[in-house]
Amino acid sequence: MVNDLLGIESNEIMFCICGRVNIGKSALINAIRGLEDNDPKAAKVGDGEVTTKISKFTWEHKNLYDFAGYGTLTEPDDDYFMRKGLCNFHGIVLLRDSAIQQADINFARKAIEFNVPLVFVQSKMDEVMGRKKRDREISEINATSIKFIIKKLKQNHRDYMEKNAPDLADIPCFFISSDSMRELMKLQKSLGNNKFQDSLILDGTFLYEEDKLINQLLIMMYQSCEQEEKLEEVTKRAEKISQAEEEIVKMEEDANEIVDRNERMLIMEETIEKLRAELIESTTGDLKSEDDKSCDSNEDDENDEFEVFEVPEETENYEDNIVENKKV
Ligand SMILES: Nc1nc2c(ncn2[C@@H]2O[C@H](COP(=O)(O)OP(=O)(O)OP(=O)(O)O)[C@@H](O)[C@H]2O)c(=O)[nH]1
Ligand SMILES: [Mg+2]
Repeated sequence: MVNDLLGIESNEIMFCICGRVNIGKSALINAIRGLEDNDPKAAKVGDGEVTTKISKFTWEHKNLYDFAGYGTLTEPDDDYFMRKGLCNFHGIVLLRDSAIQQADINFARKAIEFNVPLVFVQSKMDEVMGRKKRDREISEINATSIKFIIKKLKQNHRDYMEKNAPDLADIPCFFISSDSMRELMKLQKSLGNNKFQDSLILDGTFLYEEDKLINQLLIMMYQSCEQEEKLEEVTKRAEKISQAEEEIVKMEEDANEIVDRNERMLIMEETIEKLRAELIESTTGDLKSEDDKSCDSNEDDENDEFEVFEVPEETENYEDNIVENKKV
């Protein structure tokens, strides 16, 4: 009956992006389709309750649905899953732009109850990274700091779920930004479907986990329509992505070690330089004090003065002569 309401054909493969209001659901659909938000074919994006009706878009020959966000007076979150007929879907992206909330947990539990595959996604990573830089948690936004923050967020997510919703702890969670997704998809379109970008930087836009999310979506899609060959292909691609990531991490560790070694060398050189300077300083000080001592030691030498220097007979003040001779 819900299918009739949505205008869904019974054999249709349906995916959707759900979540609270204003978190970037429509923007993500546009990005996945490689469209700018102002493209005539794009979903409407903006602030406030923007999407009010269900819209259907096509991606990879499958249907991608955009829904109104839940948790508002017009779209209360209790009963949302059933109200929207989501139990008929083949996969759901549960998006959020901040900490996971009770409404998200309830939604995810419904999906599990009805065996609908689901992934958690956190959007607006560009804003997260900007905030982390402002708070001085990272000194700059680059491939290394992105990896560091994503690793931390993933661990936080996992710890939180294990503590508060252990039944949902194994559901994967990806961290993305819409702009990065759009850049990736545009590139993918121009290169052909199977080419994914390993690099973390794309024309000045940072990539987060967009490639991984796309791969996961494809896996869910091919699983739902039992396209074994395609499924094998994307599963292999997922393995390649994680292998490439491991290699990058290893390369970074090696590079860091070299940097560490160079830094240690520099510190050692600086220390040696400092010690040398101190040594010179102290030696000069010693020499000076020896000089000073010899200069100051006139009194002690007074007894020897006649033995060392011959005083000209005509000199009246022989003591002055002695000092002068000594200086020479
Ligand atoms: N910085 C940043 N802003 C984003 C991102 N994705 C979406 N936005 C902005 O978030 C706001 C909401 O985006 P929408 O896509 O309309 O959000 P929605 O979840 O579809 O909202 P409703 O349809 O009202 O439920 C817009 O101002 C977008 O430009 C992102 O990755 N980064
Ligand atoms: Mg919307």
